[in-house]
Amino acid sequence: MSAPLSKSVVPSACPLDCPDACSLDVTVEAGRVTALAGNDRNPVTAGFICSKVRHFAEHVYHSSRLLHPMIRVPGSKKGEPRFRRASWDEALALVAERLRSARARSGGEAILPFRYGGSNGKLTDGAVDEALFRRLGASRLLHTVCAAGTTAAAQGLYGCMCGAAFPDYVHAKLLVVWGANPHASNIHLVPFLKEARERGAKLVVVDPRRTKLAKQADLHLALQPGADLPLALSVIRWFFEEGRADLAFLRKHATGVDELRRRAESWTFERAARAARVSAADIERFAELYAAGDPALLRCGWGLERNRNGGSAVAAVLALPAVAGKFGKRGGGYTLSNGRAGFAFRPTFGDPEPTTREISMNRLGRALLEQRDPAIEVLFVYDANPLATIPDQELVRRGLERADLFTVVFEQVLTDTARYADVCLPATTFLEHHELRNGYGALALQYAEPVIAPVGEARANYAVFGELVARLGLRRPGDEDHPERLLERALPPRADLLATLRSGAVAVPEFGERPIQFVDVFPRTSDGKIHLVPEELDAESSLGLYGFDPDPADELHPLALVSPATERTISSTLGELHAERVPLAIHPEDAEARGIGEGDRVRVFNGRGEVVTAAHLDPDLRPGVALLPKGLWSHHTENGRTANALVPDTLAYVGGGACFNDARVQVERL
Ligand SMILES: Nc1nc2c(c(=O)[nH]1)N[C@H]1C(S)=C(S)[C@@H](COP(=O)(O)OP(=O)(O)OC[C@H]3O[C@@H](n4cnc5c(=O)[nH]c(N)nc54)[C@H](O)[C@@H]3O)O[C@H]1N2
Ligand SMILES: Nc1nc2c(c(=O)[nH]1)N[C@H]1C(S)=C(S)[C@@H](COP(=O)(O)OP(=O)(O)OC[C@H]3O[C@@H](n4cnc5c(=O)[nH]c(N)nc54)[C@H](O)[C@@H]3O)O[C@H]1N2
Ligand SMILES: [Mo]
Repeated sequence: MSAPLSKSVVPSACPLDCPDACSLDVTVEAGRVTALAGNDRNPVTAGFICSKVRHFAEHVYHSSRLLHPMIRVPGSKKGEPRFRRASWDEALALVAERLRSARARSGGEAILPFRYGGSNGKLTDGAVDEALFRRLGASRLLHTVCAAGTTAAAQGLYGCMCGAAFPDYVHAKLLVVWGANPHASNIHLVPFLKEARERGAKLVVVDPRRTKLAKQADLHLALQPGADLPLALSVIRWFFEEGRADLAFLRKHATGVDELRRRAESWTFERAARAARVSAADIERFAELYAAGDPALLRCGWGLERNRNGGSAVAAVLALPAVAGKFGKRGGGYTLSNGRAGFAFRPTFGDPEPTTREISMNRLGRALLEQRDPAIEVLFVYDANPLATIPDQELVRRGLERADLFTVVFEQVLTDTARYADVCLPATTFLEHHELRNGYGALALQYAEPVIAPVGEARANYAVFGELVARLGLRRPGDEDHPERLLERALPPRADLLATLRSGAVAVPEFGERPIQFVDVFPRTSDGKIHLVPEELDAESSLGLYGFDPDPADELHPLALVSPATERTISSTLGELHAERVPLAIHPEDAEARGIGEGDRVRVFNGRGEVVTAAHLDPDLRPGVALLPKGLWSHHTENGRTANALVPDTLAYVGGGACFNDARVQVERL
């Protein structure tokens, strides 16, 4: 830790939910963070960082920061932030008592821990907290709000084989960016894409919007959201039919080849074009470009998973490099998430695998309102902001309003969710606690110590959960909540790792920082092969893997509402920094048909809810698609509702992911 009253530059690592895992230099003056900058210890960072994290100190010292524990004022309505200050001792005693009594009365399953932890590393999420909730016998949350379909597909087909490293994108001659928006969500990929283009690579973008990258593309397939599956299957069909499939590679490295071929057979370019609302000629052009690209590298994002067909769509997209024979070369293959490929471990405490009931986080509202035997009596929210980020916002809100629900929100700032808490506990940011961060794009593992003392009375997750374990009498021999010991416990048995991380350097996986698929890394399935039609995924879907469910629009709700990431926030994090209202983006043709002009007040609605805000005419959307960004807070719209008020809590057929982009809506001028 830095000495107070001096100025120093201290190393850190960004744990926020982004593939890049930047290495940071943090300037601390008189005990306060005054600047954050990029460092190149992680080579992918290349010394520059996003503007969000450059301004992260505003989050650390914001007026909405929770500075001490708080307990709801008796009789106040949930949703109103009416709290009184409490000591940690009083707040934790109350929380422990409510956990204990719910468990004694109704069993541990009456307790629901709710977290996602996308912006947390391995010391603050799924560590000591996991030990606490396992020992309480709490209900288990399925962490499926993000990456459910992508992980199911990547695991099923390839056992989460490591993907191509970002620096290797410069070697590709054909780049395919599918359902990803690197200018917002993965900015360190952008310079590599640019360099590849300068070296002559062609670029194909598959996205319903004309993103910054799509504007530079040689081919932009502006498809209807949720229609990636037919598009990919029609290209797979073409490779087989035209004799362009790499049968020698498939024979050696894949199973399910004939079955995949059979399932793709009926998807002609014309049929796929009708489903995806693009031209058949453009799909054929994509197939030709992909066949010719040597090497060809595919960046698969998360945009295509967020609908009913998501898991199958990702599987079909990931099957493409196998069918087309694009592996085995630097600059070839694919990248999705490397989160499970390099360093898939966490600190554990020897607790047995729990068998308690599972609850999908995507259906939180329903769980709070409808779950019985036992009903949920204690909700413990941390590392997440569900009222802003979970489908069917009105159900979530009604659940949080339940007078007989005891809600703990352990947070850095007073989020929309925290307003519904019975007890608020103040959490440290990554600048105030120890963290171990594994990039899910960049192959970089980094350890960082606090650069400042906790702000106010904030405490780290490991400390608070450790204290609750103790207060509930659940401590066991060998337990540990000191961050240094947690670090040691987390690491796999590799001699060099601890020393590397302690020295502040970036650790890379054993196969190196730029593995070539099918040279340095291989599928991690049971038999080491690619499973093109894995049984477990096939059995999961009532349509079977690669079965397509058509667009859910109806006459009353003809527009598809998408809610992708923005450049200004990370999920809902930093939402408190932006006070201004956020408009609904709508295509000029759709606006004109409804008599809507730029800046008009509009109502976006369906049977689930409505959002009132201004309209912004955006010609970069495809007609029929409207957009409200993800992660908005209630203060960003006029009626305090955001995209999730319009999102159904249905689950994708494969992987059980959230169907954010299945929201179908109507828009009218007010
Ligand atoms: N600045 C910033 N960075 C982030 C995040 C953030 O919120 N802000 N979030 C982080 C997180 S949690 C994640 S999961 C990643 C996500 O990273 P990305 O996958 O890049 O993020 P998204 O913006 O969700 O989606 C990417 C694109 O998919 C398009 N899209 C929407 N529906 C479809 C579809 O059906 N098919 C296809 N092909 N495209 C579609 C959207 O228009 C969008 O341009 O980014 C991480 N990085
Ligand atoms: N409509 C729509 N909604 C979406 C999406 C979409 O595409 N459309 N995308 C989804 C995606 S990709 C994701 S990943 C989810 C994310 O959903 P969430 O995980 O709910 O959202 P975050 O904004 O990441 O919330 C993290 C919260 O944890 C707090 N926090 C951070 N670090 C700590 C810590 O160490 N301790 C404690 N106690 N708290 C901490 C932060 O202050 C922040 O409020 O949102 C999903 N929501
Ligand atoms: Mo995410």
